[in-house]
Amino acid sequence: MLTVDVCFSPELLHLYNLQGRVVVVVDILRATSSMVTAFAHGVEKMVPVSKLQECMAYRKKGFLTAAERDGQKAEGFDLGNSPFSYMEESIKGKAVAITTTNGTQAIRLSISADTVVIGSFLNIAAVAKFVQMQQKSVIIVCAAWKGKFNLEDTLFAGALIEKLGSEFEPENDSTLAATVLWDSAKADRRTFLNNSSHVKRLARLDITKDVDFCLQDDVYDVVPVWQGAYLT
Ligand code: 3SL
Repeated sequence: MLTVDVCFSPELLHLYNLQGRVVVVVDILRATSSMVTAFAHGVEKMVPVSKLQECMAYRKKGFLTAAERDGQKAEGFDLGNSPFSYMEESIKGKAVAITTTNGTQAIRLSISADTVVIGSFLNIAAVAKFVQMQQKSVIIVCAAWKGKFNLEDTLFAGALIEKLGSEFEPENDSTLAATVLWDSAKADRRTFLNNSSHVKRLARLDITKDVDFCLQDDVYDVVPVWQGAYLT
């Protein structure tokens, strides 16, 4: 039997057995949406790291460096965490080291899974197809915000569960909760998220353009996958 489970925060990951599973890591706003955009625009590989210093060290190895903390680009790095910064022609063929407040930590904490893939609304149909082809149980890991539940990653989990269909049995109540929330939000996800903390945080930073972009379905069909040392 194939199952689907949702981990609402990386802080809860110790409760999950990742072995033998496919993990879909999601940070809708904005890390995984930016990564999907990067690969769709020709980035060759990305290394997600936890610390700013670690990220900067990759510059010597010829990587572009991308860093975000609390929604803002960290000083001295080549890129921040906006999907729009990956739409430049100059990004093609580049290797990027990236660190973000939550998303890159969630990826690093998931790498003991059989397969780790990067999910977002921007590539949701491609991710669903990829997961269905693996024929393994799946855990959707929400990046959340500093360990606390967030709504946008949970909506993605509900939407992905819907796309995976009845072949995947819900493993516990987090799966059911994600489904209920997605059912309430799907008619107008943007309005549903208006009062969510990170949408408000990004609005205070005047980053609403990124929010609107990241909430779109199936702009890209790439599925970034963790391959030992890098996402490719
Ligand atoms: O937390 C993260 O990893 C980021 O995606 C947050 S932000 O959208 O760049 O502010």
